[in-house]
Amino acid sequence: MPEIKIINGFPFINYAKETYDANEMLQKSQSFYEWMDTRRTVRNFSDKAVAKEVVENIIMTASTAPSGAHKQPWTFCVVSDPVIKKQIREAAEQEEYESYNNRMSEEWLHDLAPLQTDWHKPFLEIAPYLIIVFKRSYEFDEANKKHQNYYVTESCGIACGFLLAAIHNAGLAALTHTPSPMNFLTKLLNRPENEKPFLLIPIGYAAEECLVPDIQRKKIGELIVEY
Ligand code: IYR
Repeated sequence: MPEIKIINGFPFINYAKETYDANEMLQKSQSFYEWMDTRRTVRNFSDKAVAKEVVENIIMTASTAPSGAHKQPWTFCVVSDPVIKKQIREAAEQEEYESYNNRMSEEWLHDLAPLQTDWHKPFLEIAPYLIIVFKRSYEFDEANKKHQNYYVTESCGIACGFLLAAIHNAGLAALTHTPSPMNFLTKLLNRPENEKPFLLIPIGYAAEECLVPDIQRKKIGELIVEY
């Protein structure tokens, strides 16, 4: 058990840690980058089952993300029930049909052309799990009094980043999906009023034939501005 020091009445523990020598640090940073660079967003999933414990570990990893005032303003809904997946697919496709046909600008459709996406979302039924991240803008205490959370969007964005890295680490594939608008998820999953859908992430094995666009990532010179 770590030693606890009390500062102004609040408990602290010492986080001083052994780190790597310069060479090891360079190696580790390089290999982590190279490995993260192999992650791709996937839209073709296999229906092969994934152990529930794996999904739990992935979500526990996401929940290690920093958050405003450590409020952890997120809930992860995990859907594997085929009936609910079908309902989500149907509702999402309805919104997406409307978006692709009437809501998205010509420029937006043009920008999406290299991805070859459309309103059909079969992966919402095929992937073994759908993780729906809800952001919690506030909390209710036992007396039903409202309490604010802070930097909720930033916190959930970071948690989703951790989630995607954990999925990649497990050898699984994911899609950051944002059917728009997403409020049908609040209804379908019967979420409370302090939660709003943030991101829908199908997760599973990539399909045996899984074509992804041949994209390039920004080079270091386009990324970093030094002062
Ligand atoms: N939500 C739609 C459209 C879409 C929008 C962006 I920005 C993308 O990067 C990809 C898709 C869809 O999921 O098809």
